[in-house]
Amino acid sequence: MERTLVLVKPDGVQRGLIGEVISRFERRGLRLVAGKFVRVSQSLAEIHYAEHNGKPFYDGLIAYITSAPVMAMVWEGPNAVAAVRQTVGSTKPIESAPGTIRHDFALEVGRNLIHASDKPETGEREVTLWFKVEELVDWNRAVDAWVFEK
Ligand code: D4T
Repeated sequence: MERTLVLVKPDGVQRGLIGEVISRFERRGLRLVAGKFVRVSQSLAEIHYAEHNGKPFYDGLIAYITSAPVMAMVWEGPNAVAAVRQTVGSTKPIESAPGTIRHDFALEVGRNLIHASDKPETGEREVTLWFKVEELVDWNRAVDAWVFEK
């Protein structure tokens, strides 16, 4: 089953949107695998956003993600990465489709509420970066057969 990392970023936590975000993924049918409430260290932020090092928005991005606690989660399901990105909406909230989280709750790219892995390979790498193996919970829901075809 495909897995993806989701972070409710500091603005989402401060604005009381953790429950809203979890609720949307639950209703979508995705299955929660892990979750923890953490203050992001400078070193974790730098590894997580390494691909953006050198870009004009990099320093602001690191300052933003380390500014206050985040809610880190792993969700799984068929095509979990694409499903979560779709529910989250485009990076720039102003370009996000109505009904997506970023459309419904955000206005600016530097306050876009959520991080979600962008590809299945990224999902695997980010889950490993943020969570220890023993923090990932393998479980089945009674409703799984009504959500997952196989
Ligand atoms: P994250 O990684 O936070 O889920 O965002 P996305 O996957 O949707 O978008 P991204 O990797 O392209 O950008 C990472 C992060 O940088 C911020 N950002 C991005 C910014 O502040 N200004 C910009 O111009 C861009 C492109 C927002 C998300």
